[in-house]
Amino acid sequence: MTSIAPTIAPLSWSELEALTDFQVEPVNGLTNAQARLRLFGQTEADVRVTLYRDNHAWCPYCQKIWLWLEEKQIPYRIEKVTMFCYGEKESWYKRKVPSGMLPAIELDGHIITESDDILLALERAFGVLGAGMDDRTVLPLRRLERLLFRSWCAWLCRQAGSSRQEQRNRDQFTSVVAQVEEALDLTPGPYFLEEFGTADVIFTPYVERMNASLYYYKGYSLREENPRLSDWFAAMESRPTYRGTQSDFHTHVHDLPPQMGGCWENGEPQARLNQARVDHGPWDGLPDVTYLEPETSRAEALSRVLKHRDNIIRVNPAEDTLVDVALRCALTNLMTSQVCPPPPGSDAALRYLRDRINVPRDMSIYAAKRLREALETTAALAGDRQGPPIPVQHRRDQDPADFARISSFGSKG
Ligand SMILES: N[C@@H](CCC(=O)N[C@@H](CS)C(=O)NCC(=O)O)C(=O)O
Repeated sequence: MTSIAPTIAPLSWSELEALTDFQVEPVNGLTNAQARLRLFGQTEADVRVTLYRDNHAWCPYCQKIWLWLEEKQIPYRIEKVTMFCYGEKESWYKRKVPSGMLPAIELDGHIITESDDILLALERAFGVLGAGMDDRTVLPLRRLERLLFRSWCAWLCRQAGSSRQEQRNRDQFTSVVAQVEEALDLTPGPYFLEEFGTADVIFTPYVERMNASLYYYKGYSLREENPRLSDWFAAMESRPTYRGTQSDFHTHVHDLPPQMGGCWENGEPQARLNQARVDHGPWDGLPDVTYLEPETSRAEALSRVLKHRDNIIRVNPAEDTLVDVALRCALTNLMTSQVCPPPPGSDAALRYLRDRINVPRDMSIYAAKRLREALETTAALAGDRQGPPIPVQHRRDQDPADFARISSFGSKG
């Protein structure tokens, strides 16, 4: 005889509220994607820098500057700007930076663009982070990072005309990865140089995106197949600064196509398996994170949904009252691990949200895994209908203007 798991009715919003006391201290606490001001214990009068970065924390060059400022603990403000791929660029930003490109900083009243120029200006104002941009040990590493970037683009973002071409692109990429492994092997520690510094910051944004995109589109696990890079990732993840900026596979594989002008999958069985896993779970154990899950991940996910629940319900294509109940069912499952059957017909609505949780914009990596898992588990009780597909040409489904009425699910913090 098979036993039937006992079911539970959805908790009310106030019952759910009683289940979390998760809080971040955005201004002086650990690195987080929600802050508009970072002081590191200093005062607002000490702020000389404003960082202009994109709303969703998708822009890799912004991550580079963000991480550097966090590592150096420079007090700064954050202004969030819309990227072309998901909305209309703010006119106030175009008056400051006519190209609309990100990132930019305002340092002592002067606008600076181009991430490398920004780092050089920040170094002049505040000193270097480990070995600096122009250090003779850093320059070849900067060139290697660009070489890696170009070989990744050639493999991922251009359609190979034949399987031989696909193999050549892959070989080209892995030969540059071998050079990165050699560079990492030259130092006794896990970082590019003896001490953590600028070079590590420069490699971070794209190596994180390579890890995600190649796993999903090519069935190639950068982090698992390369021991030195694996150690480097683990060392980066030991830093709270990096954890606060770190994204996950699901976010990247769906934010990259419109930014990169397309990502080409190779159709290999491993890639197909990886795609199913990233899109539909289980998310636990994916090689996008290896540090131990914090005990607060469920409470974090719940608190973030509670904060933005009105918008989450409003932007969902399904009817508000249906989403309200279904979402409470998923959150009840998240917090109690009990089966909480959602209303009939709410499966696609729950999966719509599952597909639009963004890391680190909305919550940290483990909180997002737990929330996706609860949404999927709950949706599966109602059926197998998926939400509308995630667009690949643009991400207007994530237009911050749609979320502006009330502070959005993460995009406004
Ligand atoms: N070379 C520039 C590249 C910056 C760049 O490509 N920024 C992209 C985002 S990653 C951008 O602002 N594109 C306009 C947009 O998406 O709105 C740098 O290093 O800062």
